Amino acid sequence: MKTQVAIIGAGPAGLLLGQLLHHHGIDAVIIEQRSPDYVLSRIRAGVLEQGTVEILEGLGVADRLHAEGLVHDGVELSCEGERLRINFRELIGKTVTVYGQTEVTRDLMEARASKGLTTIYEAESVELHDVHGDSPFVRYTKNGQAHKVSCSIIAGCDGYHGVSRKSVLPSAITTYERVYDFGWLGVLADVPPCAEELIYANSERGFALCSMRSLTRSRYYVQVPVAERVEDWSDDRFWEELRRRVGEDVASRITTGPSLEKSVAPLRSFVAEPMRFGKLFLAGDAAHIVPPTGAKGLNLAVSDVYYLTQTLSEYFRSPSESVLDSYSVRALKRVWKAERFSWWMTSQLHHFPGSDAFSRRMQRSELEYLFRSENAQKVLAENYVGLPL
Ligand code: FAS
Ligand code: PHB
Repeated sequence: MKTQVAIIGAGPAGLLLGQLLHHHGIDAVIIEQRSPDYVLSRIRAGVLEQGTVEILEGLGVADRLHAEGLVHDGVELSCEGERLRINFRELIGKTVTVYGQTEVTRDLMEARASKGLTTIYEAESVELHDVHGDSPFVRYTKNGQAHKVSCSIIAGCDGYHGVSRKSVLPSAITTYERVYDFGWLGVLADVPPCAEELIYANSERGFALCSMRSLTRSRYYVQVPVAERVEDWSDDRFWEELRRRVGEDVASRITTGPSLEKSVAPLRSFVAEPMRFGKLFLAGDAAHIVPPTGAKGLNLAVSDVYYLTQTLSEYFRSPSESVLDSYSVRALKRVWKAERFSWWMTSQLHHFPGSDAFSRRMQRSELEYLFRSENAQKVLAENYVGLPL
């Protein structure tokens, strides 16, 4: 098989890149190790930046998003009983849309299939070859048959545990990492949300987040030790702990119900530099990870592939190395700003086991300043809704 761009991974980064490249007349094949149902079964992000919505609109894949997504003008922060609403629309003139990553992925899968574009699911033993040469190609096996995809460019959209970044010589890549010694225990339940907007709570028992997927389906998280086993958390234990962290008023409005999904996600900040290696380009979680506190992970994958599409469009019109180099420089500028914001939100809202008294006072002072300064609230709003592309 021959194509212009071989995309590894059919998560949001790979699927959106495929759609954007098609929109620019560039042929691409997506090679994914899992089945479509498995990809859709992963419960991930829930908040879309305004820029992400606009990119999906531009591709004509935002009809269901507009029909079912919830436009939010702000979020609420709760800290030891004190509450603050950050009004995005008033402070920044922008909004965010609550629409699950699963639904974005489903919309992109359907759009790709409707155009008859090639996606190879359940590909095994995916290997990248001749990445630094003039004839890169990808090998994989499926149903015991070996296959080869010859291409001009390989896009590594295969997430943190994917093969693409691991195909790069260790001497050619620099990584930066902060692993947090806590995780998020998340529950999805078909119960109405406890509030109209998201609530981020910092309590002495730890962080909690009240989110949603629709007016009948809620998504909640509580901070847990990183080694926590989800089997140790019954639904009742989860609901009781959540209520203890969000304050009486919010707790009184929480509707409980059986969990549809329950899992523990580890938190880490991670960046691999650069994001280009010869004809291999990394995008999304393959290149960087943010703690979900800032709701940036999915949105960063979107901005990566938006920039990569612009780079490849120019390259296929007039091939030049300098054009290819521009992607990594441009994408990393936005990646690091999102890493900073996600690290800052995580630092302010979580209970850090073993932190010293000074660190705890710094956290309290930061929050007291935020709760009283409209300028500080404007900074949070500007980053949460998404910096300009
Ligand atoms: P993805 O990991 O989504 O997709 C990569 C794809 O590549 C997968 O389908 C995988 O099967 C495939 N793949 C992997 N190895 C392969 C190989 N060798 N060959 C072929 N295919 C391969 N972000 C938020 O903004 N908010 C959140 O609340 C949030 N919660 C999260 C919870 C969890 C448990 C995780 C892991 C992430 C969460 N994220 C969240 C971040 C998440 O949404 C990512 O940012 C987003 O999925 C990034 O999309 P991709 O880069 O496409 O990576
Ligand atoms: C979610 O709804 O899953 C969600 C929302 C906001 C976050 C993280 C997760 O910051």
